[in-house]
Amino acid sequence: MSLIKIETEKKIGIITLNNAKKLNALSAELVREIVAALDTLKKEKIRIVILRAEDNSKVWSAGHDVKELPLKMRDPLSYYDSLEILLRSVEEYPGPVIAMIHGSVWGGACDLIMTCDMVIADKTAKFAMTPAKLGVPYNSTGILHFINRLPINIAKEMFFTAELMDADRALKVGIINHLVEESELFSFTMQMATTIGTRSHLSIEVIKEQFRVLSKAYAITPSAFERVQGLRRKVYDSHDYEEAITAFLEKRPAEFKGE
Ligand code: YXS
Repeated sequence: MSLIKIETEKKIGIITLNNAKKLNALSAELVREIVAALDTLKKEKIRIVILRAEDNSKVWSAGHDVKELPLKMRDPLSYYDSLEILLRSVEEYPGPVIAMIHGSVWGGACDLIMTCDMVIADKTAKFAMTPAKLGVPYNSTGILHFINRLPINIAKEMFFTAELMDADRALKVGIINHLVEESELFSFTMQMATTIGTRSHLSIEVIKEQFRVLSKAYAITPSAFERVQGLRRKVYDSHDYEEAITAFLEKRPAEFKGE
């Protein structure tokens, strides 16, 4: 578990992203460790989990590891992609997973915190949703996380501008449950977790599962599904997708052609 730290305090699980040198980019390896940590905590009947980064991390997580994105001709966010496996592990955890944010949160990590049950942050927290920068045809389950959490115009602004949103605005639009002083971030988050720990876990577990099932209860016809998959394939097979990934790796701005 070298890329994360896993602790329990007062029967509250704490998973700390601990790969600052890679800006906690959600590589397959880091994701494997987080998923394994959640499995361990579940086996130990830990009812609440806090997901955080190391103290003073400028970047909470830089999102999907771009170096692991397929360069072309493959869906970069298919069902068994490591990011998608992580998001499902959080959604299916039988108890609240609380994201505790200090620092900036990018792309797939933004989807990760939108998948957590609640978000507590301090003033250093910033959020950017970056598929449009990386030429990525984001997937429907990911977009649904934003539709379920935000007014659709705000969700669209995040996806279309890929700009960083600061903590004050993130609180106003509803990404953050509570914006607290940096010095109180951990104690506030632990206090909320402790309060939840005094409530009926059986009730909370079944209520969380209903939130999960109901938040995904959108009917989509097979032809609509296949049309969306066809449209997404056009994007990940495109020049622009390959150019965006290549430009990122070459540390230069991407030149999009719309093809
Ligand atoms: O120069 P070296 O080799 O040390 O590498 C640099 C960066 O290339 C690398 N790095 C990453 N590597 C893989 N995946 C990443 N997401 C990633 N982000 C950064 O880390 C080394 C240090 O980066 P550097 O020099 O830029 O650090 P900085 O402190 O100046 O800036 C920190 C950031 C986070 C502002 C900057 O690294 C940045 O903007 N990173 C990209 C954030 C981002 O756009 N993430 C989205 C990834 S794609 C994704 O999540 C989904 C697929 S989607 O886009 O669809 O949502």
